[in-house]
Amino acid sequence: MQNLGNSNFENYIGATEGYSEIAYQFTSHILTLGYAVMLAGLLYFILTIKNVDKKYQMSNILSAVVMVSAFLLLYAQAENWTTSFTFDVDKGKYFLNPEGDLFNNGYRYLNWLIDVPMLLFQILFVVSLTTSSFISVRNQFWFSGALMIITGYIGQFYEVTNLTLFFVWGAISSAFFFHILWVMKKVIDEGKEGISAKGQKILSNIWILFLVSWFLYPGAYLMPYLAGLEGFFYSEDGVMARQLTYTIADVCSKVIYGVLLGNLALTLSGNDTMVEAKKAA
Ligand code: RET
Repeated sequence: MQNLGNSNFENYIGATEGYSEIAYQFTSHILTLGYAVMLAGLLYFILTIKNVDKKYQMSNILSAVVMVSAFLLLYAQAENWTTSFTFDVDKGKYFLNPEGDLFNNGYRYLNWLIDVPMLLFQILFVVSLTTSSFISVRNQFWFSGALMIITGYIGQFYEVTNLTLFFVWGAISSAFFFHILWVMKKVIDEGKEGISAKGQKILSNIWILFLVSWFLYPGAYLMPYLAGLEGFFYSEDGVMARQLTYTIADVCSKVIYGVLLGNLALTLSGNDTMVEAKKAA
């Protein structure tokens, strides 16, 4: 048995069963789609910045910052996949490349370290808090956001070699995650006070999108074990499912979230009354 150290399970699959053409290509394509969407999103957030009142433009700027960081790190993640595995003509499958790096999902975690605080901060530029203090909420978001990612980053190194550490670090990370959810719910509830029904509806949608998309990340962390310790997902299917889950989560939590916040800003700016008037005419 080769010694793959504390590497991710993707390497263990690549060293033993190997990857079929479909599993290898699908993973490669989904990783590529991930960074392509971020570049498209960047263009969208730049082009729509003038639509909203000046005081909401910071939301577009933060979305653009998130897009640049995600584009670069997801590009590195996709390159990491293609250099880690190589095709074996005799066996007709892809195996760990002896000359390449091992594959590690860590690029994503470093991307989140930048993007999670930005995404949490971003909503504070669009909604108005009624009872909570801006500085206190911002600090809680940054503190718990960074610690959630750092503890999860440590945990993911143990996903094959030490499951106790993997689950303990995952549980510590989850405590920070629940704190974030609690603060975010408060921000959204306060934000709904005194705004139009349309604005309230967008905020309700943002909360649902937030909840669903942010829960996908711990799901992808646990992916190899979702069907039991030696279950169905400890296989190339789990590798595909993990990258697919991360990509869907990234598109929802960064791009669609930014678009919804932009729509909310537009509603609050009153610019869309012009659109409404046109529709009525
Ligand atoms: C980890 C470790 C296992 C436990 C939990 C996690 C949560 C991760 C989350 C990440 C969100 C990332 C976002 C990125 C956008 O750019 C770290 C996987 C709870 C919620 C929104």
